[in-house]
Amino acid sequence: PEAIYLKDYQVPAFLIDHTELRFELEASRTLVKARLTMRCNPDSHQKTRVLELQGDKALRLCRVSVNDQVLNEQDYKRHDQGLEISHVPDEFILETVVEIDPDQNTALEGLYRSDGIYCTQCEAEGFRRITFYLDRPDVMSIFSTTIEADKTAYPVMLSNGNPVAQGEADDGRHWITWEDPHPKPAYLFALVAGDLKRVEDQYTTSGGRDVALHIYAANKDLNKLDYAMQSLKNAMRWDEEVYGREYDLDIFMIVAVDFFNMGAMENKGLNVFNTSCVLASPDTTTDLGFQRVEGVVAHEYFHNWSGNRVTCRDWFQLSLKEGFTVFRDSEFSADLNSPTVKRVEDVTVLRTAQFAEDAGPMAHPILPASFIEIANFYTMTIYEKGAEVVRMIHTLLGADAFRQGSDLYFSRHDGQAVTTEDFVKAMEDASGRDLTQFRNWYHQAGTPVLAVSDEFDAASQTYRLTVAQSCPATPGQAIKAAYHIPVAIGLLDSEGEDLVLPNGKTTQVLELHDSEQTFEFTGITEKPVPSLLRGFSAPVKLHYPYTRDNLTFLMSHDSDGFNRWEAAQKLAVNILQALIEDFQHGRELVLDSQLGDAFKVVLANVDLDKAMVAKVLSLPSEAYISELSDVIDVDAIHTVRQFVRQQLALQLEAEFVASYQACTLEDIYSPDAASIARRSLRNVCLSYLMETGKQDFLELALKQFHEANNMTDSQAALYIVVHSGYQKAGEVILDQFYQRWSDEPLVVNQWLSVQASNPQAGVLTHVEALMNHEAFNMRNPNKVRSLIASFCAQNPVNFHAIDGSGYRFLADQIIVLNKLNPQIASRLVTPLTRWKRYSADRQGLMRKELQRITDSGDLSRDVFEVVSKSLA
Ligand code: BAL
Ligand code: ZN
Repeated sequence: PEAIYLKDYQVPAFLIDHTELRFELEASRTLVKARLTMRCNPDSHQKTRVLELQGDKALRLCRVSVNDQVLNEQDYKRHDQGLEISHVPDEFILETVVEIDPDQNTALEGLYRSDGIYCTQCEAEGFRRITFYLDRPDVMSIFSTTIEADKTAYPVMLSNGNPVAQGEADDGRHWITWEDPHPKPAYLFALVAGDLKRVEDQYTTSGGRDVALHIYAANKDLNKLDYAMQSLKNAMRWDEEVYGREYDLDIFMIVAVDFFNMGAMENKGLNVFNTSCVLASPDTTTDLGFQRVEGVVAHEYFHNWSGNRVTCRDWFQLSLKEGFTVFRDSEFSADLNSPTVKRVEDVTVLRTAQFAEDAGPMAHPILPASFIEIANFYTMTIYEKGAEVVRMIHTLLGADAFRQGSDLYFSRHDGQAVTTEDFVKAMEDASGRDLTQFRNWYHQAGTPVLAVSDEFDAASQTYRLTVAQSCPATPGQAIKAAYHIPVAIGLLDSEGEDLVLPNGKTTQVLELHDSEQTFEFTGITEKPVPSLLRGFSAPVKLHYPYTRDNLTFLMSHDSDGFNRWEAAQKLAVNILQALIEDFQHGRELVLDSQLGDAFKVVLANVDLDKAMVAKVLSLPSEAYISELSDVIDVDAIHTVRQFVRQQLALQLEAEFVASYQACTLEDIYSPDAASIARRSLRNVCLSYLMETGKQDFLELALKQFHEANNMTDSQAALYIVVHSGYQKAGEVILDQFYQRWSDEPLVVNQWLSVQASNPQAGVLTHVEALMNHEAFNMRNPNKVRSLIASFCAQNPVNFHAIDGSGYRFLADQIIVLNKLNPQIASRLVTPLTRWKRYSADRQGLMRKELQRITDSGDLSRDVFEVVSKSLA
């Protein structure tokens, strides 16, 4: 497979003004009739008469005509990737009829049928699996879609826009026509047909438009849609208030499906959702699940402007819509809940998963220069780092100028397919700021590193902060230019009070441009403790020689909530890293009381947000410590982290018991921030108490498991008991849990995941047995993620077993999935691609499995790209 390059972009040679589609849905033989009103693009320099359409090799071409003239085989060329018509006039009607087989479509791209429901996924390049088309985001067309199917099996038939006509057909079939008045690229096309039920609501926009809101799901899930509906209405209001964006159709639909590669998809007026991102009920959904539903519903809704009304010119620009929309949904969740908690959660994900990606073989800028398979670029970098880059623009411009910039961007480019450059330009034009150097964030991969040092000159009452920046080499980019980095800081006096900074405030954004820059503060009477990178104002790694005393001081006094948590993380990392070294040198492990003492202060402070207390008490994850390691020593990291947890449990047993009891259970579950906070602190305390090994606490966990009135507490108890190595008790409650929830696929997914991520020895054999369990299905991405991905990505000690069994297991699954579902296969392979981070023995074993995948032959573009780049 060949790479394609951003530099080769050309405007399309042809345009499609109207797209009329007719689907005749039949199990293994669906007919797709397309009537495209086309013309030469006046803006194109390629004065060609040859029309090249994309079309997957599985399309069976039945008929093709131009202006009613049926073409015969010498007029066109059918090849593996499409159709080439040798001569077309300036303006013409192209009609095609193709036959496809949605039942055989296990890749879940294009049109597929699963669980008796027809559904589409067209982003990025799925439309070419439905019909021959100019399948690129800069070709925008008005769509009219007629669907015909059996009336009993498919009473509901949906597409984008508004229904304009419907009727009965022969043989118990019926039909419906949908028209979408907004021109759109093919990737936003959607079709759904099935025996679905819906809940309805209504929303009136600030401009007075009445919008019908319909959420569709299987009948048994209708009682799990209220939270998504409420989240949708909240998102619609928020986008009006914060961005001045109103909805633009009379109907907005969401459909829940169980087989879906992504979390959800923002098709115009018809969002398709993975059930895991839309269904929510207290009995079956954890707090995390509720938060995911709120965030993803908002994310997809926000795409209506950032993605649909203004879309991407080409797929290199993916972060234009994804980075901006993640930023928008993250601010939405922050506004509705706790901003500090949300920031901590986002940064945690960024620093483990995105930083690792930036340090691996697939590292790429948020505006990549090339790719082999675009599906491989729906990454943490495009999404999460992309959002951080937008956040930095927000920080540099301030909220008001940023809003003016976004208003200008939307008005200037409404109805267009544009680039990240257009976005940055609108921000510059609206604010008058120069973002020339800032653009390096779009073109360079890798995580910048800031080394900060300081000096205090008492005589001149001057404090100087010197910040040096660097960025490690990444594939294809050895040398990096300096970034423009906003570094938000505060300075604390010895009482823990913020000093007033030159901007008259207690937090100031320093703008770093040079590879090394010194910032001077005068009128300072004692050496302050700096609070650096407040709110994590840039996606960088920052080093400053904090002492452990500095960190406990900041934990108590920093006025920036994020940095209080960050100080606790840094303190814990510092202690864990020292102990890891002791472990590696065979020295006895001893935990001094400093961390426990600091935790004790936090636990005793009743004024703190309980969610933040829970976050502070949670030690950095094994994944984060791994990311910080030069050579990842899986066993040392796991053993030391467990040792520290156990020591903390023994030191603070009484405090954990008191906090557990103080976080009382409500009679009625509510997913509001305060209740979520209480549950999270309770469960963190319980997990520590189990580390003491005392029978009383096992009983407490079992009591919680049996008496919980919500999934968060019951699943937390299950996880804690199973992962603490109480094998017998664990088996009993796993069995009870499955018996109780076997009819709820999303709960069963959690059940699979708890077992697959269990760090106890011998879990691989158990995972292999679960692959044959009735609850598992290799064709369902949610099952694959719950079992295989949980084992490979969330169970480091077992996955990295030194006999290579974990690696072999993953390679076996990739080889199977490569044929069934290349997108899922390619995502799953990630842990193997990070082989360079491990010791030589593990490196060899991992490379061997990557090689075995390569040698298995007939690799999809998806898997080929990831595996070949990681072996390069
Ligand atoms: N556009 C793909 C799914 C999402 O990011 O919303
Ligand atoms: Zn998105």
